[in-house]
Amino acid sequence: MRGLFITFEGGEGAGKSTQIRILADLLRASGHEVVVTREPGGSPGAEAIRHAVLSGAAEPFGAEMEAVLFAAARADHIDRTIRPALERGAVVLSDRFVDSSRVYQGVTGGLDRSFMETLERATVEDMMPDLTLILDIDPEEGMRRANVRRGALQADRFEKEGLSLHRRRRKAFLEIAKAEPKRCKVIDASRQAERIAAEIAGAVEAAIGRKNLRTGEKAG
Ligand code: T5A
Repeated sequence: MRGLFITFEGGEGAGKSTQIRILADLLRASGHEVVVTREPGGSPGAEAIRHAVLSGAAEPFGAEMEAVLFAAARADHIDRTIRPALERGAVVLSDRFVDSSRVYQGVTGGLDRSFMETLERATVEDMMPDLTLILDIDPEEGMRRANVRRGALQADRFEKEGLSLHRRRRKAFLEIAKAEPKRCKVIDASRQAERIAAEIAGAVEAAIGRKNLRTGEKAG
């Protein structure tokens, strides 16, 4: 793949969307083609599944079926959006990806590790991110931010879960970072947005250098 695949992970309200917007502007200003996308979603089929999982409509079918739905959405997202963009040489910024399934369905959903690994192999194949930025924040502060942003709208299927579950997710993301230090970088997301953005810009610049990614590359 000629492009660069970057994913943003972390708990609710950690500031992923905010940082993706800042980074996308920065990269575009320096001449890169940037594709901003999200999970669940990022392609028409996956957006349809997003509604089913986040509304809670799929919850009665159990955690395994929810995991299968997230995986089906991811497969479509990869085929329709991520792979074509990377083949063109674009930088793809995805708000959540496979680590969210590992944490939300695998760890706090209590699903069997081998079931999750099989699902992951079947969907992600060679499409692991070049860089994963894990925005780490105290879940209490993250939920406070998410509540402010949501205003009068209802909390979704996962946002409305208890603080202890969000704490377990924070720990699980940090464990992934520890296990895969080459791919993952933990970012202290409790700071001001500008300071976080500066650290992210540095990490992304290094990843661009490692990949020897040039600007303005288009499919020939
Ligand atoms: N899910 C997802 C699974 O269970 N399995 C999976 O496989 C996948 C892919 C998706 C849900 O689906 C689950 C996980 C999630 O529960 P979503 O609606 O897409 O849900 O939402 P999230 O990804 O959780 O993202 P949020 O919208 O909650 O938060 P963000 O994007 O992390 O935060 P952001 O940037 O919107 O910021 C939140 C608020 O804080 C402010 C912003 O202005 C905004 O108001 N803010 C800051 N305030 C102070 N200081 C800073 N540094 C700030 N940065 C942002």
